[in-house]
Amino acid sequence: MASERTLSIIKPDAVARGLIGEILRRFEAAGLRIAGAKLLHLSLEQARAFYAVHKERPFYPGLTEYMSAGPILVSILEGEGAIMKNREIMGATDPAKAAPGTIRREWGRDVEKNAVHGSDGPETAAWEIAFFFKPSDLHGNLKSEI
Ligand code: IDP
Ligand code: MG
Repeated sequence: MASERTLSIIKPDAVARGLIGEILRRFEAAGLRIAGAKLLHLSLEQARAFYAVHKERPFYPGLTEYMSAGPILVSILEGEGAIMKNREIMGATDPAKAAPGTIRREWGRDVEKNAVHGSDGPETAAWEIAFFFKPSDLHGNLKSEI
């Protein structure tokens, strides 16, 4: 399987509860590398633009309000099969249906406030990474040089 990059977001409910460290730990423990990261507070307009794919859905107004309600941690996860691996670590959209041990099962509050976002495929990953990061925001793995 090829090395991939995917976009992860630790959503406002999880940042507010002090879960950044716990969640990033899950990714690193699964062998994913954090290739870029920043803390942001989205405007409502930015949240609407990011979730434009869902603009016809009934949950769009609530989702965009929630995603702009407080700071988020956006990161780029890199590794073999990173897109699907991240989706597995996150669990199903609805925390009540997510598998035991997944981030959403453990820390999601409900189907909206579900702690994390992860890209769902290669095209969305590329679009979502470019939404938040410019190429110079990405960093290579320097482990062998330190
Ligand atoms: P995903 O985040 O698992 O990919 P999507 O269907 O892409 O799920 O939905 C994007 C986000 O919209 C979800 O993570 C969640 O925050 C919110 N959402 C999805 N379905 C519902 C719903 O039925 N009610 C309220 N919010 C929802
Ligand atoms: Mg999605």
